[in-house]
Amino acid sequence: MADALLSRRDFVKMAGLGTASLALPGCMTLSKPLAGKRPPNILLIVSDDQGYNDLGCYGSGEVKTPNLDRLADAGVRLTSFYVTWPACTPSRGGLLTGRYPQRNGTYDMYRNYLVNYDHRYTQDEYAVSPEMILGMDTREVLIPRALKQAGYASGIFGKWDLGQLHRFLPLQRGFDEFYGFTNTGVDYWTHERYGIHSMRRGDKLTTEDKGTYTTDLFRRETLRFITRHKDRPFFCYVPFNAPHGGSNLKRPGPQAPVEYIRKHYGEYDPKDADTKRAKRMRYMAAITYMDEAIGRMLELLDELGVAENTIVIFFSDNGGGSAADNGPLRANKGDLFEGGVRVPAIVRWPGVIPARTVCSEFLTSMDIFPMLCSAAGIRPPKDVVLDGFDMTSVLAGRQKSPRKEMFWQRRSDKAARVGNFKWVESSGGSGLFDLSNDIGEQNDLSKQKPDVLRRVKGRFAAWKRLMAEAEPRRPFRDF
Ligand SMILES: [Ca+2]
Repeated sequence: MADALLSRRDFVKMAGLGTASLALPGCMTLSKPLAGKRPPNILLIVSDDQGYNDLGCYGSGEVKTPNLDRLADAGVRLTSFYVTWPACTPSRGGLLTGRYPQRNGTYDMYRNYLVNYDHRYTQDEYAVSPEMILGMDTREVLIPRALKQAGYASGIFGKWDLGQLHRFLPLQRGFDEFYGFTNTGVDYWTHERYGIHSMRRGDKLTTEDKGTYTTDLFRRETLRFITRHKDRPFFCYVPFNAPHGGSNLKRPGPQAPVEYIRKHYGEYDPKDADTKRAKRMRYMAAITYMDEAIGRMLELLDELGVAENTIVIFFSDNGGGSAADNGPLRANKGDLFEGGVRVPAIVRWPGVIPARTVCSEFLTSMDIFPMLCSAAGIRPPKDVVLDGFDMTSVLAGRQKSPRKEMFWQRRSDKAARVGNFKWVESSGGSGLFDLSNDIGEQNDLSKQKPDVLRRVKGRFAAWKRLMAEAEPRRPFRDF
C-alpha cells in the first residue's frame, strides 16, 4: 500500500498533473448545473478511424458533416486532443477506464494476428482464437459502472471491442443495454467477420437485422434508448464502426450504399471499387451517413426537451487510415506521429461550455472519465488511479490544461509529448519535434536539442517504470 501511494505521488509529481482524486484548483469542484437539477445526460459518440481533417469544421472542403459542424458551433472544438493508442481496442479501453492501456492491461488489439483476413474460420476455430478469448481485465471499473452510483441508465450501441467471452461483455461491465458487435470489425451489411456472424443483442448473438447497414442499426437503437430513458439520467455510448473499413473475409475497405455515395459525392461505379478514389468516396459517404445519424440523435434530444441537460461528446478513436485525410498531421492510424493519435473532438454542454469556441489546450480521452464523474456529482472510484483530470474548466475556457505530458507505446514503437516537444521512436520514423511551430512533425530537432531529447526520453522511461509497477495489472497474459 505504501508503495502504491508512493508511486502515485511520484507519478503526479513527475507528470506535473493531478489525477482525478487530487483536488486541482477548479477541477474537482462539482459542476454548477448540478445545483437543484438532476445530473446531465451523456451522449458519447466515437467514430472509427476518422481523419483529423475529415470534418467540415476541421477544414475539409471535401467531406460533408453538416451535423457535426452544427454540434461544434454549439460547443467547443478541440484541436489538441489525443487518444491513448493509434488503433481501436486500447484506445477504447483508455477511454472507458480513464487509464493508460499500459496501466489497464489492454495494451494491444484483441485480434487474430497469425491467421487473419482471407481465412474462413469454422465456429470451433474462432471460439478459441485470441480475439475470442482475450478481453479487458474484469477488475477494471468502466464509466457506466461508476455512473451507476448516480442512478444512470447506461447503453452501448455499436462496436464494443473489449472482449467476447461472457465475463467481458458490456452487460457484465456496467452497461444495462447493448446492441452491437464485440470483435474489432465486421462487414457493414452481413455483420460477419471471417464468415462468422457477429451481431449481438445483450449477451446473445442475433441475426434479426442481417442485411441492414450497421449505421442504421446503431442509430435506431440509440434513438430507442434515449426515448426510453428520457426521464432519468442516461449514459449513451455510441461507438460507430464507420468509417472503418469493412472487416469481413476479404477486406472491402470502407462501405457505404452506392446510391448514397452518388447522391453526396458524384459518379461512382462499383466495378472500379478498388481504386483509391473509389475507396475515398466510400469512406466519405460512410462519414456523411454517420453524420446524418448523429443529426437525428441531436434532433431527438431537442424533441424530447432534454438537449439543454445533455452533454454530447464526439471524437474519433484514432487517426484515419489510407482512405482518410489527416492533414496537416503526419502519418496515419497505427503510427505514433500526430496523425495516429491526435484526433478531432467536439463537446457540447449547454450552459457550461460556451458555444462557437475552439480549444487548443493539451487534453486526452483519459480526461473524459473524471469529467463525467464530476458532471454526475460523484467521486471517481476509490483506489483506482486515473491518468486524467476533470477537463470541464478547460473546455469552458476558464483554465489552462494542467496536462504537461502524455506517453504512448505500441509494441516497440514509442512516443512522448512533454510540453510542446514530441519525441517518436518507431518503425515508421523517429525524431524530436516542436509542435508549437511544427504540427506536421517535419523538422527533426534531435541533433540540435540533445538536452531536450534526453529529458523527454527520461520522462518516457519514468512512465514506463510506473506502468510496469502498476497494480494489479502486470502482463495481461498472466490473468
Ligand atoms: Ca479505429
